[in-house]
Amino acid sequence: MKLSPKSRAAAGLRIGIVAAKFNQSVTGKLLSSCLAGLSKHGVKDANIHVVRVPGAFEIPLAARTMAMTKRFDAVICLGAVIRGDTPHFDYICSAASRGIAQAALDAGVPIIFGVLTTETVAQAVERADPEKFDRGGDAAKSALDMVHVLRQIAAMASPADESGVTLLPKRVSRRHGR
Ligand code: INI
Repeated sequence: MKLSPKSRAAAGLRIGIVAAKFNQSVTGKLLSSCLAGLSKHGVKDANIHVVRVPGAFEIPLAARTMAMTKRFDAVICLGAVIRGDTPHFDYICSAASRGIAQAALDAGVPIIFGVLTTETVAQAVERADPEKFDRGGDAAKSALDMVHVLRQIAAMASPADESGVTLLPKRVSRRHGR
């Protein structure tokens, strides 16, 4: 099979996944479609490392620890928080979303928020379904997009990006003496 340049680039990427066990019928689907998405885009199975945590509340620490190793180009977080009759939902959503955002900023590594926060089980099920919303596949794609964005930004600091194309217009480069 002939690979596109993007797939060739993705083949060398190392991706960490943190998936919550809570609401396993949903998070299992998110995980399998995320893995399928990474594979479709050319990421090798051997370069994908999955850890399972009890629930969404535990995702930030595991994601931050993974990202801080600098052994991963991106970390994907997968979970499903479904509203019940108590404010528990709000505390877990808030801790997971803030914690994941903070972990990405601390590590300087893309950490993707693939955590569903829904009112009902049915909403979560259709968001995890690869034939419907396919949020697991979306998370895979967002991770690869963000790796590409960070590489583009890093290349802006040097005269040429990986493909040899200058990112800054020549006029701007000259003005800055590059
Ligand atoms: N964890 C989830 O991932 N989703 C939920 O819907 C959920 N609810 O509803 O309680 C949930 N709770 C567990 C929580 O994430 C922690 O694992 C637990 O509190 C231990 O710290």
